[in-house]
Amino acid sequence: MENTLVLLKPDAVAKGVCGEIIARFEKRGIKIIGMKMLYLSRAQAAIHYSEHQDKPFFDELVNFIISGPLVAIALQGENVVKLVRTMMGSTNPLEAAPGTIRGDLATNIKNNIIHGSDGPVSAKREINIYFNDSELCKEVAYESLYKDRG
Ligand code: IDP
Ligand code: MG
Repeated sequence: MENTLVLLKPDAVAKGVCGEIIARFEKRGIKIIGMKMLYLSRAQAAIHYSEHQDKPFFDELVNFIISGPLVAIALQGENVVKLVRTMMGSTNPLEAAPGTIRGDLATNIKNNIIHGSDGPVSAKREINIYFNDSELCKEVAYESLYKDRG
């Protein structure tokens, strides 16, 4: 079982498409184990995107991700990292296939609606930026709700 971290970026909140994106995960049978709306601090944003700190678009990326509230979601499922990346579509919405989240909801690489962890190691690191262990739902009763969903 894997976990992954999704951010519905400030443009998703501004456009009012958070519900649609969350519904796609739910309908796919992916389990939500944590969710919150928050403003990211500049320091948190720099930590989140530290792998990109030397890229020319880093400042623009940080300014965008702190420009408004976002929704952080921890998801759990088998191969959920890859599954969510596939559902997201390519980083550049111009190359994202129709039917993917970016292919349907975004047009611009700078405002591409959603972040998803790119591997299990970054997922663990990123989930820790947004959630304490006690904020992640792992109750047995909650598990049983998902048992029969196939
Ligand atoms: P990902 O979000 O698909 O994993 P990354 O390469 O990790 O893509 O880049 C992180 C974010 O940085 C992208 O989602 C996008 O918002 C932004 N970004 C990536 N490349 C560019 C670029 O060339 N110009 C502006 N922003 C970019
Ligand atoms: Mg990435």
